[in-house]
Amino acid sequence: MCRSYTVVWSFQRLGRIILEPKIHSGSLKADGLRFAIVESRWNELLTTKLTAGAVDALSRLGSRNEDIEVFKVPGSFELPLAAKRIAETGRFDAVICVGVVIRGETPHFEYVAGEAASGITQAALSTNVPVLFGIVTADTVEQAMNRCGIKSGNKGFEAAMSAVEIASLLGQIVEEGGTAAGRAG
Ligand code: INI
Repeated sequence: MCRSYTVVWSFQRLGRIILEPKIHSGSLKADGLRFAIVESRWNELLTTKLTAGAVDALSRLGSRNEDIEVFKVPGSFELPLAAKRIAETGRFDAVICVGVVIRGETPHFEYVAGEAASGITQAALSTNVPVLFGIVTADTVEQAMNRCGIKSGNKGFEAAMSAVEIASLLGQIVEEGGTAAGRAG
């Protein structure tokens, strides 16, 4: 909406044709979509809160119990492979990964958090299924607790909201018409 106003305003100032390009955006409706949540057992007291936050978001957006499945892995390092295998089944519209990595408690923080992040990206790109990053990376236990819904904000909830939006958007992207170059050729 905002972008469209900006386009109209700037073209009016230039005295040129007003363009209003079609804007595609995902809806926040989860009904009819299926979700997997992959949960790391490391820092389990917190990761279960992330899963609960994700389920809460999906439920508020219209998911049914039978449309959500939870898979548990040992640590955040194992999230990408499990997510990839789950995405490859073709049974889910999005896979939500949740984990907690705390810098002060993890000498190899950079490896665990970094590999989890890049592995999640690869899992999404190689399967064409959205794989969401619901991993809390924090400097201290207190910071981590705050981001898991103990105070305010829950990274699992946020990741689930994004999962619904991106799954809905991808559902709208259909191969139609092709490019001008393709049509000419
Ligand atoms: N995994 C986490 O998810 N969080 C951590 O903080 C963590 N620490 O502290 O080491 C962690 N390690 C385990 C790792 O994810 C793997 O499970 C393990 O290295 C086996 O591959």
